[in-house]
Amino acid sequence: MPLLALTRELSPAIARCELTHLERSAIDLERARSEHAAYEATLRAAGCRVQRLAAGAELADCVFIEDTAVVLDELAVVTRPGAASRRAEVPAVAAALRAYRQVAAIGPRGTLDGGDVLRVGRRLLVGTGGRSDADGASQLRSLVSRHGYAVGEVSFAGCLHLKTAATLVADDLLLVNPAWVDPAHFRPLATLAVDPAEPFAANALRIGAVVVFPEEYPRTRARLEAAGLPIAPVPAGELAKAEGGVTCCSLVFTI
Ligand code: CIR
Repeated sequence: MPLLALTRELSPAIARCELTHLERSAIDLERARSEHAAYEATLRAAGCRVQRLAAGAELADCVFIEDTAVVLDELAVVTRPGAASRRAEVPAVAAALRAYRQVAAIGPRGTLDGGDVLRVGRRLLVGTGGRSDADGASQLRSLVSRHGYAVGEVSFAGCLHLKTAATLVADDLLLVNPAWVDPAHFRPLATLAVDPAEPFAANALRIGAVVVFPEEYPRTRARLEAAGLPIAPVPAGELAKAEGGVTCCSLVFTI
């Protein structure tokens, strides 16, 4: 089945992005754009067709398109991001998704960020307590349970999203930062810990057999390679200053 990666152009307003756990530091727009282009090229090399949506000039965080939707085979759910400044990102993503899926929406007063939704087979684990809340998780459950998905809540602390702390890197293996999320939540799946010197390294993007992974984390990369996983390295340091990782910049789904 062909894969589509929906991405979104970087906004020139990224300097005003939301920040929760990091101090603001200057983002080099040209460097960020070139990292983003390299990321899209890596997605193409991994087998995706890339469709890039235009940025809204005022939508500082719109490059982080993952947070605006959860796309499943059966439907897409557009979110109500926990940061009010990000809610205006959603309509353009919903319009693009309508070409591929029926689109349902999370409504007030619940909040849900796609970065908090970790899919493991037919289980959707929602990290609550940060941008996403119990109401958002419960609305998601109502929308997807008829399609055979179970939705559970997972607590985490110390980082922005659940997928900052844990991502799936193989059918049965999660890469985690145990300082931010308790690996016991993911039983019976096996977990591989990031190198403690690289706390942000748990955010990896699996496309087929390949793991798209930031160049900035060589120690954790060595752990992934030792586990037999093929790595597609991407430069991701500039958008990391905006608290973004490699999952955040795309919505990947079959078409
Ligand atoms: C924000 O705080 O919303 C953005 N500056 C970063 C969003 C990163 N998204 C993600 O981890 N899924």
